[in-house]
Amino acid sequence: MKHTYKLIATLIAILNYSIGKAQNPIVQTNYTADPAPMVHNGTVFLYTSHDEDDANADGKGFKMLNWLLYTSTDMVNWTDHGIVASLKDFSWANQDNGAWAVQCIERNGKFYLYCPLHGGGIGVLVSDSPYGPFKDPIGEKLINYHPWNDIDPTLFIDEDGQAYLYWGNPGLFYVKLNEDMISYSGEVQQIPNTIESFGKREGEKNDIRPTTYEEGPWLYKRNSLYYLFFGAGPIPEHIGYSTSKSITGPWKYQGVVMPTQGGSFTNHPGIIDFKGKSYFFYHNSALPGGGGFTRSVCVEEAKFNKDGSIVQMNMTEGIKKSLSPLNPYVKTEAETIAWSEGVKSMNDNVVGNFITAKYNDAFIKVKEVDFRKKGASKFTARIGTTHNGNISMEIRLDTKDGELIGTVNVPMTEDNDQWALQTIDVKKVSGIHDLYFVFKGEADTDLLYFDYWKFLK
Ligand code: FUB
Repeated sequence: MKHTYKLIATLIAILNYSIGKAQNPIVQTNYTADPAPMVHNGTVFLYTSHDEDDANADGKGFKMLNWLLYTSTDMVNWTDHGIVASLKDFSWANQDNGAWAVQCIERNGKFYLYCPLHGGGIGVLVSDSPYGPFKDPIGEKLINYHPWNDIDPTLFIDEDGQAYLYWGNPGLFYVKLNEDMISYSGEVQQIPNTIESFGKREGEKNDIRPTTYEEGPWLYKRNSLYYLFFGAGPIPEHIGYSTSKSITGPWKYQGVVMPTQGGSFTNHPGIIDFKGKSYFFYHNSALPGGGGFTRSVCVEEAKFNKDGSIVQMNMTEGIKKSLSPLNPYVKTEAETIAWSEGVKSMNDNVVGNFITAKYNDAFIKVKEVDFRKKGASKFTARIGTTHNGNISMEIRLDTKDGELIGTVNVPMTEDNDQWALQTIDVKKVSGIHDLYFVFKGEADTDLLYFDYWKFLK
């Protein structure tokens, strides 16, 4: 069965690649899972788990060492901020794997990142910025109820200011967090795992999994109705939801949000309202090499019926229209990407995050770049290569083979922490275009390194 899912997912990925329209999965430079979106100051901050490229190579399943951050203001171009926190941030963590589903929430100008260390409880990190750096303010586990099952923390601050932390697989628990967000009052409460609350489980069930509730809770409120989305069983998971008039229940099962699709045996919901629309995040295994331990985060626009029920969704090729076109006359990080192939993200102490091209014809696409106000005639990039000669970056419009408006000959800069600013003339551009940076050359290691770009009048 697993093989059939993998085959279908691979075929879908190939189809999407060949028609060049896919926006899902929204990150192609890493395997990502367990999306935890947060809206702050007109930007979507998307925290994710990170499936290592060589996960399950030893047959041991998940290999998850840190958490990643991506941001977007337009829902189609996503900027990679790299590792935002890792197991190493917890001095008490006695493990080198298990960085599972994380969530971040803001309170009084501070950002709290709740991190499950699978098998080791749930910790909390705090920062003055959503980008980090995050530090452990308590130096111990925040939740240590049943460490193996203390996973998938989700947060909600109700209108009266009371914060709640829900979590758990196969049980669903919650505590009331204190105002400091790093401690809690009262006993751990368990949500009754009834069929009325979470629906009848089909197929295999047992005493501890009598309903569809499996894991990955996500709390959300809309028009005074509370929603609890969750990864639902049996495996392979689908996503289900329940609603309540109170954040603590009783919860009433409402059905399937997203059926089992996409080739991963897990799924994990995350939902936000952003710029007048609602967006539903999840994961599947659609990237090449994808599977249950090498997953990829995706997003769909979510719609609700008048009675508050959510319109069931399928996994699709994603959001096709940008919320606001991108300004090419300000510095844009090379790791701001709508779609890429053959590209990885990296980090150094000189420029922070940047990208590297892995092979000839690797490319990145930036969607809906707005040249309407003033036509561009020059282009600048911070770039470099360790190879001598014949490495270039083509700038093309609208498709990977579209109109060539300029070619940057990439200077040899010795190492990936040495950079050059290259400025070239480009053919005059006007209107709104998807921009393609296509990397050219033959080399047995990374072709080039690319940090940022900008057009000039
Ligand atoms: O990513 C590891 C685990 O798989 C998560 O904690 C679950 O929600 C499932 O997605």
